[in-house]
Amino acid sequence: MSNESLANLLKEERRFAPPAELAASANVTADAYTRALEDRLAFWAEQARRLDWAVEPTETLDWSNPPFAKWFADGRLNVAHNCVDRHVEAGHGDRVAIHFEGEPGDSRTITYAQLKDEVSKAANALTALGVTTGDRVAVYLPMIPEAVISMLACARIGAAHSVVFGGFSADAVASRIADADAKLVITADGGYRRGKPSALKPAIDEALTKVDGVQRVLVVRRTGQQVAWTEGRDVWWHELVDTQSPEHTAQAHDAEQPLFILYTSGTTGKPKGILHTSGGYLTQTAYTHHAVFDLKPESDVYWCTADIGWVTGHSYITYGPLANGATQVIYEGTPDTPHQGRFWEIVQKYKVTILYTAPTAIRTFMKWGDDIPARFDLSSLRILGSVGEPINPEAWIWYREHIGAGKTPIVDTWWQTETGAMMISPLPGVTHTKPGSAQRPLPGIAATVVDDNAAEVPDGSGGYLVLTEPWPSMLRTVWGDDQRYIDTYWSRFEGKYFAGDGAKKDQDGDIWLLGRVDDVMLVSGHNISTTEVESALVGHPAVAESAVVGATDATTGQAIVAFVILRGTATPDDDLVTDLRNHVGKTLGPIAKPKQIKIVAELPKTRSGKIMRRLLRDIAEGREVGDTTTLADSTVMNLIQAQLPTTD
Ligand code: 6R9
Repeated sequence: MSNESLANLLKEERRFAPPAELAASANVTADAYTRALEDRLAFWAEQARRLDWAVEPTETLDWSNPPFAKWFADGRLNVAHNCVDRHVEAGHGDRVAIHFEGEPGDSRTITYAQLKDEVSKAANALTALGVTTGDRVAVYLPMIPEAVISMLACARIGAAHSVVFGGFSADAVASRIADADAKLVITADGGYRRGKPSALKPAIDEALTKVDGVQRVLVVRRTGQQVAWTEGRDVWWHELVDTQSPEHTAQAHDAEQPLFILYTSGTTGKPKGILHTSGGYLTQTAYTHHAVFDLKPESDVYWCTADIGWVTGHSYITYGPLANGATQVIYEGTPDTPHQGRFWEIVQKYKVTILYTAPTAIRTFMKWGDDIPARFDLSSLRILGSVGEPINPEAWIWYREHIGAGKTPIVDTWWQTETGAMMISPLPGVTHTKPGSAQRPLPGIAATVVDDNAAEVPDGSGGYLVLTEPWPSMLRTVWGDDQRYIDTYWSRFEGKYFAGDGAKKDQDGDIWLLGRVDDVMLVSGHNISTTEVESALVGHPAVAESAVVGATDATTGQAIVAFVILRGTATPDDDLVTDLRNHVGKTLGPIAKPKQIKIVAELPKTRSGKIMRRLLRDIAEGREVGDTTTLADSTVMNLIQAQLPTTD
């Protein structure tokens, strides 16, 4: 990749200073960067002291066998005690831990004292089902409190959970259960999605015809729908868990005790089981949640809209917020059920102060119209977060204007399943934010951009994002495949972690993420980032969303093909297509003009909202569409194909 070109094209000059009041009382100030730079390990040792350790660690990092890290290795702690019991012991038992909002409108309030009882009962139930320290438990649940309770119950007894998205097929579940060698599955009859009960247990029943090793299935009753029942294997949550004692003594586990495995699909090959462990992971999720969201546990109401099956749900619903004693909202359903203002109604109802969501959701809200959020009182919001994809400047500005009343800081947080916690993000009381840039590595994190030869690029150039020092919440390996861990992440650039993302540094040294390296296009010898072309398209008033891919082209090597969703009012005709091409040309330069623009109604996305460009590339190159099992909605590809003329 030539760095001159990794499309250092987009110009974005807007800057937003932190609100004075927030800056004056911020949890973290600029000196954190200085302290962490002076002594990174001392900085992390200090952050580890946010946790309650049964045995305090004396050693911070053991990097004697890279890339296999051990953090706080001689320390011992119980993760669930840190997320629940210690807040009750500190006198906060009456504080609300979870405001649960079901899709049909039912709600539950769970205090920390109640959460402690629920987690203890679930831990006793797991023990009764024969689960012990070191086992694996698969969790296949909707977004209900039992998902969080199950994860914490596993953590409490030292069993690793493997949460699988409720939308995944029986085959996808089966391969994950088999790879993790899970002994128990926790599921539900179903959950509510788009106004209807959507069954879950049938996928588990089918998956378990394909894999051995699962002895018991614990089933939460959520929807009341009919389920098939295997006597001796299946057991109802309300019959087993609800009748357990709420007393459970949390044993301390090693800091490096496996906490969870979470599968990432990647572009090729079988899913990778990313392994996270306890002490370092909890240290960094708790610290970043405190620093990046400026959490004040006594007064804030936090809401992360992610699904628990995504790493964002693990780190910023279950572990980080609960370790910090936060009060949070958990919502079961989709943003347009029963109406397109559902999110804003929830913000208004619970007076949410910190909202963490994804660019895909923000672009959808833009498409639905400014008038929808305008109908609700959003004045409680004080910090807005974004995660999952690069957020294009138009969406960033819309988020700030229409959700944040033109004044709330936006924190664009870059991280991955593999990093476990946030790595690059503004700090809301410190950073002068730039729409579309994640900006700086957080205190204690070392990240930069390198060229093909692993040399750091100068400011103003692009290349590959790398992490140059180990960090507490880093993945420890790929479950059962140390070699794949080394090959995928540590072999491209000697001694550096290769994130797989393209990035550039601007003239101030701030980092801009440019999407997955696999998605970068090579057009007539120029590297062009899909992200920047997509951003330019979304900058046109007629465009709500876009996805751009490079398709093999006889003349230019690759040609840019753009799939575009229009805003409600735009007319899809040839003039508009010409106008869009010219708009991209004007914004980024003629080389970035899409060769083809295809107007569609939907884009293929994963459950966490990431566009699956691989599938669009199949269409652009006229191939049969590949594996769609991790799509949120598997019918989307048929819809897109039906809409497109066969020739262009
Ligand atoms: C947390 C999460 C990781 C990939 C990552 C990158 C993209 C995430 C981003 C972002 C630009 C951000 N990504 N956050 N790109 N700006 N703020 O998303 O984990 O599902 O493993 O995905 O997502 O491409 O490499 P995961």
